Amino acid sequence: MLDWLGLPVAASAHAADIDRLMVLVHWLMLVLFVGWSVFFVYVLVRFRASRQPEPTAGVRGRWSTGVEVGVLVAEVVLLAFFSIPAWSARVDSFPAEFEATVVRVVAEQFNWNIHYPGADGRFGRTALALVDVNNPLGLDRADPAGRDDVTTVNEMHLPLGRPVIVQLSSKDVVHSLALPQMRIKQDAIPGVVQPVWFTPTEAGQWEIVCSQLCGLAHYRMRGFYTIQSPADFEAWLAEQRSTP
Ligand SMILES: [Cu+2]
Repeated sequence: MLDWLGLPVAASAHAADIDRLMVLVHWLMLVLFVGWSVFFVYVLVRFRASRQPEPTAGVRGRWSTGVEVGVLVAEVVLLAFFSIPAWSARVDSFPAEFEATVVRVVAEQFNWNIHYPGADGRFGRTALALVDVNNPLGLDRADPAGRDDVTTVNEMHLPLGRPVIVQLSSKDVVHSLALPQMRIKQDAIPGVVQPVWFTPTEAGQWEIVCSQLCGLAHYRMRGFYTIQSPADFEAWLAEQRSTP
């Protein structure tokens, strides 16, 4: 329906809500743009120097107040009935962890480190002292909870049709996890673990984009994410586990 906008494919459950909101905001912007442009041209002609050498006392009449109130009402409606409900669904209605796929994403200059808890559903301990080139997350493999964990770099797989909770953080500077097809964008802030959730509704492979200018090689900070059937996802996870 919204193909004419040229947006990325809408592949998550809440994507249509976000798109609808974007369309409404753009309609309001279009009305304001056309309205102000017409008014601007009218003022240029009506108050040109040859016709109006002396300035007048200003606006008379009530129609400008009416227009301003109309714009205000439209903006309040957008905010109260579309924007705030969509936002509160994102931040308030988190699915329970047992019914979701939980994955940690740790951004760093200039990679996405992905961490799955493995079959036991528990993330292994991580420690700063263990961080090195081969272990960018500092995962402690000696920890029983960490033995079956799966870590990847710039490659995230997620199952179709189940809620996903991403626990997002950063090792160095502010990055931003953008999954355009999921209509997800969230800053990754050092020292903060920020959860984000969504439910993929379409299979495919797309790019993970960093949406904050995070340093010299920001442009090549990209990964890929694959949405696949739960069975394919489990198979992929098992394969990763066997080839650490
Ligand atoms: Cu970045």
